[in-house]
Parts: sequence; C-alpha cells; structure tokens
Amino acid sequence: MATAPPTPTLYVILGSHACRTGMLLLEHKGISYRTVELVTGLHPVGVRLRGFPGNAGAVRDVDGRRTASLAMADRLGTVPALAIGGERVQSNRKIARFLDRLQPDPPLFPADPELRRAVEEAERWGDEVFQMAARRLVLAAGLHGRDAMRRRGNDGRLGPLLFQREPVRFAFVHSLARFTFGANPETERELLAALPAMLDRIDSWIDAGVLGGESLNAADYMLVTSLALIDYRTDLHPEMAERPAGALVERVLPEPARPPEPAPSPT
Ligand SMILES: N[C@@H](CCC(=O)N[C@@H](CS)C(=O)NCC(=O)O)C(=O)O
Repeated sequence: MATAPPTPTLYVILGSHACRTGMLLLEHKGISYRTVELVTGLHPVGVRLRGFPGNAGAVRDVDGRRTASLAMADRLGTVPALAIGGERVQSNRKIARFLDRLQPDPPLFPADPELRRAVEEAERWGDEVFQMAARRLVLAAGLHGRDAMRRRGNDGRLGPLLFQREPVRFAFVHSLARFTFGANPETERELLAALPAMLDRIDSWIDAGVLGGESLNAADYMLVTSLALIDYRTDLHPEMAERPAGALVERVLPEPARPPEPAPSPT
C-alpha cells in the first residue's frame, strides 16, 4: 500500500511578511501544510534546532553594511523554512523553485523565457531590496509611538505583527530598530524619500503584466507581503490605497473584515 506523502511543515514567526510569502507559495500550489510558529527573536536558533543548515555567511544587509547581529541571525538561518520529509528548504526564492520541481502545476513562473526573466528580476529585487526597506520603514514608524502603526500592529493584512502582546511588540521593535536594522530618524528620511520610486517600479511591473496577471507568480507573492507590511504605517496607508500596487495587495491579502468602529459617544 502506498504511504501518504508527508505533510509539509512551514516554520514561521507571527505576522512576518517574509513568512507570509512562504505561505502564499504553498497555497498557490494547493499543497496542504502545517505551520509551526517559532518564538520571535529565538527563531534563528529554533530553525537550527530543527535541522536547517542556515547560511555559510551573511545574506542580508542594511545600506550595504552587515550588522553583527544580522550576520549572526543569517548564519543561524531565517524563516520561512520548509521541512518536507527529509528535505529542508530555507528562504522564499529557494522554496518557490523547490515547489515548482515538487509539483509543476500551477506554475510559480511563466513559461515564456522573456517573461520569466522579468518575473525573476522582480522577485530578486523584492527579496534583496524591497523586503528590507519595508521592514525598516515599519520598525522606524514604531519609534514614533504606537499609533504610527495602524491598529498598533495588533491586526491587519498580515495579522498581529511579531508578538500578540502590544507592549512586548513595541519593546522588541525598539531593540530591532536600534541594534539590528539601523532604523532611526535619519535612515527613515532616506527610506521615505526612496519609497515613491520603489512603488512606481512595482506599478510599472503591474502595467507591463509582469505582476498582477490572471495567474499570480513568485514575484507577486514576494512583493505583495512587503506592500502589506508598509500598509501598516498610518501615514503611508492613503497613498498605498491609490496605487495599482495597493490594489494588488487588496486582491491577495485583503484587509480583514472587522466589526464597525463604535460610534463616538455624544459629549
Ligand atoms: N529574504 C529571505 C529572508 C527572510 C527573513 O529575513 N526572515 C526574517 C523574518 S521576517 C528572519 O528570519 N530573520 C532572522 C532574524 O533577523 O533574526 C526570504 O524571503 O526568505
């Protein structure tokens, strides 16, 4: 009798944009999987203990520099991390290609070679540039006070960010911003100045049919989660809503339905 294939396990942390990309890739394939939520902050050790090899060197940088804590986390390894049978696959670009080999349909990349090249370029930029910009922009917002994040990050397109408890989330945001991701008022100004051109780039990929097609691809899933994260910023939400990029987020990661806000009590 044939044995059932093992259920894939995706290791994640709460509300992580990168992890939601991994989940979307599996869902695109219609593969059922279970998620194991690791404790945020301890997750690099958590994945290592579960048999993931990590990276030989640093894979992420902040403004071209690698902070000591980021280099250490990279060596230990990042989430999402996918375990399926004896296989261990870490990072979204590898997960996308692994899933296309495992189950070709529906594909995560277009068959046309030229379009595939464009999708891979958008995916690479989404991974190497935009994912970090989104993370740092939202960490920087957290330094302005809790209401600089819509619903204080308790709820939204990616769910609660990093921790269920708001005070723990903001304590962690402060330390991550300062010690790991170099998010501060000066770098925030630079990131905000660079953001319109980044969003224009995504809008032009949508316009060219590289993103947002009838069948979504690996680059859509890479970029849309970073757009969703940026949308947690109270000040950037209106601009996001007006752009084609905002419509793509709403299509893939709709704002959760909520009970209507209570009417203000008469004074
Ligand atoms: N760009 C990679 C890396 C993802 C990534 O940076 N994941 C974060 C969580 S959002 C992580 O595991 N960070 C480890 C750490 O910084 O401690 C991907 O998309 O898979």
